[in-house]
Amino acid sequence: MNLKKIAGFAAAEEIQDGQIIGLGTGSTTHYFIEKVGMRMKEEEINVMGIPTSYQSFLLAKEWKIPVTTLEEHDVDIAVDGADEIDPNFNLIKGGGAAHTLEKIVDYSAEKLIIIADDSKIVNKLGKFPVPLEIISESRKPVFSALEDMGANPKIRMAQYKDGPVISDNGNFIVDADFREIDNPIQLEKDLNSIPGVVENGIFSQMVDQVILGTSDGVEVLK
Ligand code: ABF
Repeated sequence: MNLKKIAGFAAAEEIQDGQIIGLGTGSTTHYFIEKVGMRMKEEEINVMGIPTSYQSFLLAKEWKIPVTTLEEHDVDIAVDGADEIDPNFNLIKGGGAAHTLEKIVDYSAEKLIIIADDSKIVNKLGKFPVPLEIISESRKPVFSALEDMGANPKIRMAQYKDGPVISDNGNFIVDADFREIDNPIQLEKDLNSIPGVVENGIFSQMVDQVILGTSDGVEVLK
């Protein structure tokens, strides 16, 4: 059973005719975008998407979902994935290196739905390192600041270790291992106050609903 597909398809059923949708990034939102595209074709609903990455832009194009921008439209609903989800719906995101635009689009949405397989639920955030998008020149001082905060930071390397991962915005991605995060709301603010950090992957107090794919089917958490 594909739990990501279960969650993605269920979220696509929430979409209503005429809505402007924030299109998240990742393998779970892949299914969401696919199903929205199918519904447009089969049920003749009309929606527009605001992609959170080049990846989701290309997928929207493939499924003939018209795309727009935050300049042109307000976001009615955003549907996005996550790497960790805590009991208060605080998240770690950014495993796909797209968290900066994800946060901008998700934050501006009237309603934010997070979709995931149930393995993403944790009691406490932090096992998954917190991704940070940083200006490349700031690497050394950013690492010092992160180490002072108790983290073990690493520059994310490309799959074949032939260079750093470069974000859609042309920046480096740092993965900062905090092991356990006691106060994600405060940490989100503290990380963004380090000069050189463009955005960090903690998304606190933003989520309206979580749709999980489980081996028993769809589970909706509000
Ligand atoms: C994006 O994709 C990221 O913010 C998150 O890191 C990832 C979710 O992973 P998955 O591919 O499992 O959906 O939403």
